[in-house]
Amino acid sequence: MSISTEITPGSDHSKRTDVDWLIERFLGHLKYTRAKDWAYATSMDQYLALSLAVRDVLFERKIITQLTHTRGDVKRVYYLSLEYLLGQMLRCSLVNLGWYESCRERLERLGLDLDELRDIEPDAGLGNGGLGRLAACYLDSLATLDMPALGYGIRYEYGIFDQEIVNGWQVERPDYWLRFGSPWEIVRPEFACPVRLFGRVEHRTDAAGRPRSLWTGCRLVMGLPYDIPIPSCGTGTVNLLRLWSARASESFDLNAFNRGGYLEAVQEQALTETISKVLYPSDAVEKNRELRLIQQYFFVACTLSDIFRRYDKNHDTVDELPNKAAIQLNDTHPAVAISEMMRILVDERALRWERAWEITQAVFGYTNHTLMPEALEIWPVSLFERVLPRHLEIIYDINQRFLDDVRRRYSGDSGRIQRMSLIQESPFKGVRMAHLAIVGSHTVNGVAKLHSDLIRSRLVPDFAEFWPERFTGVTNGVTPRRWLLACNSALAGAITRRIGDGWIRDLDQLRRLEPFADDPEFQKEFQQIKRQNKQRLAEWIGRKLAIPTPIDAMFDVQVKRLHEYKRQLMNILQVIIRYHRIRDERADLPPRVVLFGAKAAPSYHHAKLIIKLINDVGRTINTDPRVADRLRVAFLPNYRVSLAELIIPAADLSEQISTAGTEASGTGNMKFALNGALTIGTLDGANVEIRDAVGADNFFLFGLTEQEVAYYRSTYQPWQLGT
Ligand code: 26V
Repeated sequence: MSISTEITPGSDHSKRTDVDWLIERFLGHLKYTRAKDWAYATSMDQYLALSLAVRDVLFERKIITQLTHTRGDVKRVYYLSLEYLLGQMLRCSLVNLGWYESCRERLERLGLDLDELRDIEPDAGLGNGGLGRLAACYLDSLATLDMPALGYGIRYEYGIFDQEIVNGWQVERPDYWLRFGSPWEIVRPEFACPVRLFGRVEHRTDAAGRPRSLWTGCRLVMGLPYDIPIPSCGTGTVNLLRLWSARASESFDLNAFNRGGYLEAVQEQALTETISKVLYPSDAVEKNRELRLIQQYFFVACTLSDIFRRYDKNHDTVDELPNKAAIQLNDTHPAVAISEMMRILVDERALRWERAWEITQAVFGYTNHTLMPEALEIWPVSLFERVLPRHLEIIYDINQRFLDDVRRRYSGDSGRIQRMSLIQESPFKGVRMAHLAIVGSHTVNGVAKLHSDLIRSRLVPDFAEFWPERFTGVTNGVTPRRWLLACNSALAGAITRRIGDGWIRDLDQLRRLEPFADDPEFQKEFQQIKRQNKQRLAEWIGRKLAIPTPIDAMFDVQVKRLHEYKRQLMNILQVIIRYHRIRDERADLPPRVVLFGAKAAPSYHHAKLIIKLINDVGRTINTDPRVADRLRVAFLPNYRVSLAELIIPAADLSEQISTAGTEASGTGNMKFALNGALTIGTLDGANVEIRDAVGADNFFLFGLTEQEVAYYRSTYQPWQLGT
């Protein structure tokens, strides 16, 4: 195939647009980066070349953004998260630039289908679920608000596992998302960071006679940063996500060489590099905990060293740090940063303890994401001592001073001291990371109103009494760019035609749609769009699962991680009841397609059994002709961000049915509501705020309240309620 001169980009210089320029770069990358002639280029080549062209635009803007921020010596937000569930990046980048449609048209003239090309991109699944997706949404919103913000994380080679369903069971397969390389990242060897691990602490006095601690005899690992651009929507800002990859250090290689032979050295090197190899699936039981703690510290050490490197460019003392850096901890996973900050300030920069502590508290904020006791991180002291001996000392020092303060307020209340201590004594001696995060931060926030209240009343009441002003709430959100504008462009268009496009950057403006709720024309258009979205999903289900899905049936959807507290089991039991009622009682129920999507943690046996049950129930129902026009059930395998973008716009009913007081917020609930699905839900997490926003009449409420659950929990014995 040859490209005719009329459509060769740049042929008409008087009318060149941004998209002309983009297409020119695309063709350039195809030729010079992929080394492909047009005729031989595969779809993968085309996807990569187009993404590289978009990346060129983004990095050009990133250079200007960073220069502006550095010259202005602005205060930056640093978002520290072990997880980022970014999903695909090509479509949203083009949508944020405002170029998707024009790019699609230009590519069509070249015989290419952008909607197909963009789907070649593997999801960057560097997270488990809500917490990781929230981090990705925050990055988009921070950029769109023109906030000088950097995300920091780990460049896992393997993200969240791919899920296959074999004979109804979940089977995990490794997700090697970097197989073809990622066109979105740029490696920055010039900013590589050395990280120390293990070793011992020596106590000395310096020339001025002051006690100094020396962390020595360590193993060295290098952190190599990869930058991913984070585009804003509708402004020129492009922020950065910096992800660390572990590499063996050269001196470490040398030691290994001296100890053993060549092969041993290479083997040890490979072992070091396992630090950033794989994302930990949030498991019921965490095994191989040492590697997880090393991962957390590796990430934190690289990140803080990078933050100081940037700060030191403009400052001679650390006094200004709280005015230049706000470090937000996404859960306790990066909480070891508090002790690392103290180590840097006290050991390396020779600050007095009190001054170092003032700065640390002024810099850190901590977001709590769960009330589930089994999900709270507690590291065995013995493990901490081996991997991070100096940090354990620092944590003990922090604890001593903190408990002295508590004692001053509540002398003699030893129960309170034990409850508040950073160290638990039983069932094993461990470091309570949530306590460290609370003590070392100026602010602690929950992620929905109910959850923030429960942090104070149920999770850490002693801390809330001690520092009432420290505890706040910031209800989660989702980016309307990905979760409406990009994934449901038809509905976005219908909205924009009525209220303008201000809602894209200021979601409160959606209120202006209210007068159209009773407008028959808008209602009709909404129904048509929903139907098209259902058709698109039905085709996918037909292709992947060979299950026919009647699109005039109600699409009833529950997609989220599989966990008992989220009650997918209750949902499938309800489906069984419905099946029996239609089959045996000929009940005249409206047609329904019940859809599930969920990954279970690999070692979470019960969750995997529920997946098996859903699949088996689905097989029974879907092969029974007696209910064919009334009920269908499908388990959609490998639920992930890109699949959510297909499913959510097609939903009629959003299932948000966790036991009240267990789901911290939920964010899927918001994505469904944004796409015009009605919610059936409990008064849990952010469902409460969604119900307030849409009105009780537009929300199917059921279940116990959090207080009722708490009341019944002590006496409820389901086996005594049988028959
Ligand atoms: C993890 C685990 C792992 C071990 C088994 C029990 C268990 C229970 C909960 C968790 C969740 C850990 C933190 C987390 O991902 N929280 C989620 O954060 C979202 C963003 O704030 C929020 O919307 C979800 O409600 C919350 O579960």
